[in-house]
Amino acid sequence: IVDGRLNGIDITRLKMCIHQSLDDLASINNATASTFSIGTSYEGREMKAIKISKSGETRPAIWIDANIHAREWITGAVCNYIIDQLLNSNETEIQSWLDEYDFYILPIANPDGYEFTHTTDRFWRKSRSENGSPVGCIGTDLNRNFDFHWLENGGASSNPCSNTFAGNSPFSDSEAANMRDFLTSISSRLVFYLSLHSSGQYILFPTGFDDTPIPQYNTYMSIGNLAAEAHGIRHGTNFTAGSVYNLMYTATGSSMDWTWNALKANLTFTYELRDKGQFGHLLPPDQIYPSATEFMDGLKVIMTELSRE
Ligand code: ING
Ligand code: ZN
Repeated sequence: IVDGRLNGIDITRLKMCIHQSLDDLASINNATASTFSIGTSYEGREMKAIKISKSGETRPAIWIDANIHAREWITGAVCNYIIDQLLNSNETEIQSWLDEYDFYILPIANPDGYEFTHTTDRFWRKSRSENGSPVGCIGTDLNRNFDFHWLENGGASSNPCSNTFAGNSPFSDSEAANMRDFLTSISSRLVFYLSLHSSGQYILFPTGFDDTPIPQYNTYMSIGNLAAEAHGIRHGTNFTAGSVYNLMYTATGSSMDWTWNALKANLTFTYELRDKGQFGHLLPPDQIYPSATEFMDGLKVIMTELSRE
């Protein structure tokens, strides 16, 4: 970055690209799609989402979010590809989803952090809220700020300097509270909650709290395994399915666990997209398209299973 320009491009324009593309996709497809805001971030940015509905919002609802964590750039890109496919694919299978479901998609759930990764620190994860003392430690881990076993079991930190700081209270951060409020407003129709993270190539389901299998464990495991198989067909990419606690670490207060517990969505998954550590958050641009297309392959399997539920 030189003089506020990245490779000669004005960053103040760059940061708007993903929101601009949402508006463009919606206006080209204005019979079925429109953008809306679920509220504002700590620094006042819109949390811009797109709704895709042919029903006047009466059908079972599917929610997709990405970039709860700022540095996980591949997730917003894959999210935009999903939106593009929902609106523009000529595959009848994908088109048929719009005859059955309403989609609500938020590609940048943490706009302040996302902006910060473009201007200042490429590896920023959290929100950008002030947390009191010690002064200088900024940001809450939004995926620890939801009200499910909040700050319990060592699945998050009470230290504002930590990268997994749970916040000062459940939903202390407006980004998490806005997600809660919107998800609650569609909860009677919500059948599938999907959250995109990176990296590690995992298909995760609840919980991150402890190793007690959830009642739906076998269903999740078999859908996850079927999806993993499909994700691998195109490029041989290896995805593994399991609970957050079993495959990763103890993590409490996540958006997925809260949605699963409080809203009882039929299916809740969190993905860790590419890769398995070689590039991590600096996934090269030439992996964006393969990540997106292989993701759609597995999503088809999940959608098929969802309609069977
Ligand atoms: N991983 C997730 C994290 O928030 C996760 C793992 C998923 C935790 C779902 C809880 C629930 O730590 C990354 N890479 O952020
Ligand atoms: Zn993440």
